[in-house]
Amino acid sequence: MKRVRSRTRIVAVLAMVLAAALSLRAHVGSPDVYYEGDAGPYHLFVTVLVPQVIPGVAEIQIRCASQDVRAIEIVPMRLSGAGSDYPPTPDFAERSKEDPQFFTGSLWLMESGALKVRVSVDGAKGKGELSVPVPSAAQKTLKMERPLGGLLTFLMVFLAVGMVFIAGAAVREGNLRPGETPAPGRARRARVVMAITAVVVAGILYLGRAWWSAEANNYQRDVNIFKPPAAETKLVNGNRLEIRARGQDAEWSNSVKMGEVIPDHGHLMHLFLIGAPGLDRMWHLHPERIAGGAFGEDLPSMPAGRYQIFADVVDKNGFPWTLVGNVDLAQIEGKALAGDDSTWSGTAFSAQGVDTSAAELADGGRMIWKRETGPLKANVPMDFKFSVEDKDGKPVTDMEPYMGMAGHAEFVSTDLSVFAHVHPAGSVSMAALELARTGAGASGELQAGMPMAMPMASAPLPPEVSFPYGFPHPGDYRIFVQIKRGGRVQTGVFDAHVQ
Ligand SMILES: [Cu+2]
Repeated sequence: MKRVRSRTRIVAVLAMVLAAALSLRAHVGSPDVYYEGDAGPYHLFVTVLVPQVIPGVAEIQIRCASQDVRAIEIVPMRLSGAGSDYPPTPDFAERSKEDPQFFTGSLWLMESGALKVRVSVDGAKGKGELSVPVPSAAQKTLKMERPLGGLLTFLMVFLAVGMVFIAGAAVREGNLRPGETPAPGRARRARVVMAITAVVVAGILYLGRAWWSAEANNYQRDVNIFKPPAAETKLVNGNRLEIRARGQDAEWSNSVKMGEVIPDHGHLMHLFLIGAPGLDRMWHLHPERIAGGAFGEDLPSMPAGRYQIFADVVDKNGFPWTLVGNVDLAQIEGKALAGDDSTWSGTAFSAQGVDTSAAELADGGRMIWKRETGPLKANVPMDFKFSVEDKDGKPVTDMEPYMGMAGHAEFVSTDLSVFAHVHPAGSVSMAALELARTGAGASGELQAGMPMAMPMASAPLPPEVSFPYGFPHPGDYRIFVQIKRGGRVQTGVFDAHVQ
């Protein structure tokens, strides 16, 4: 905060709030939160539309799977640590008149960082509760609305002119007794004082404007400076990729500490390397932490080319970060894939062929996107359902958890401005979900990140997986859906045009 230290306290505080807010980004270009889960006996689909600026108002939409819900209370809290146990007074979500299973509400998010919205349900089956992690972060500066601007301009002119006349009247009539008329000399002096006052007021306005513009420019520059943390890469020994987070401002370095990230579904980092620009190859890898908060991965064999990097980490407060970058690689002769690492390659995205609903899998089977009819729309919460068939077209019976869950889906816009790593529980980070559930403090020992409803290893999963999510804006997207069957990770790829 060096830049603002010398200025007045109010501006410093305001700038601090705004700057801190701007430095925080979750996912990439996909700020809203989609979550599906159980509040006790009630199954809910919760959407949190986060405000563009913080403090700001978040819109909460809750769809109940059953009809026996009587009332829903919502309240924002810190995800973990100090303050996570002391919620303010909750608000009631309002039941829709047209649809009794749909509730909406709005909540003020007063601070940036890892928050959660606690949802408390009361109904025929008793009470239930769940918490949805919400990464709170400003996305842009807001323009002043015209009516407010007009009102403020009017008040400014009124006050400025009023000041001049008050000064004049004070000189002309300030010493008069009742009934007395001012002497001609006084009227002349009043005019002089009014002229001087006008100059002084104009000067104050001019300086005020200059000060305001300087602040606005500073702020605007900060907006441009604060980008998602950049992934800085270095290739060592021909096939080892090292990744560091590069903050572009001292501010940012205080926000995320790569040395203190916590595991998210079993790994400290989920690294996605996507062939650019066609999105025709994808690797999902799990680098190890090395000294100094950097991460390193021995790359598998890869063809030469440019690769987009999205690297997901979760900080110890439960705030999810995605490092963004790209790297040009020569052909890599590397190790075979092992463990949870996976890959896919196929045809490049082409805008002509958008909207696929069936994908070939590596083992000869198919994955089917059970799309609802009609065009896909941006900002509409949806359940993305996929079913898996074997090579004879029969539903598979050997689905198993992949990193603890039925599936992992990556939604990537073809211009690479959107990246969202989504699970059957939604777009929330699994580590944050665990923190929200336990309400645990930010202790480093916490083994967060494993899903709460871990399926038994022996019981096969159903041949279907679904992901609650909504596209953040219109455009072309590629969806990578990753499942595991018969000990092998497979990726179904779907293209979507969103209106
Ligand atoms: Cu995942």
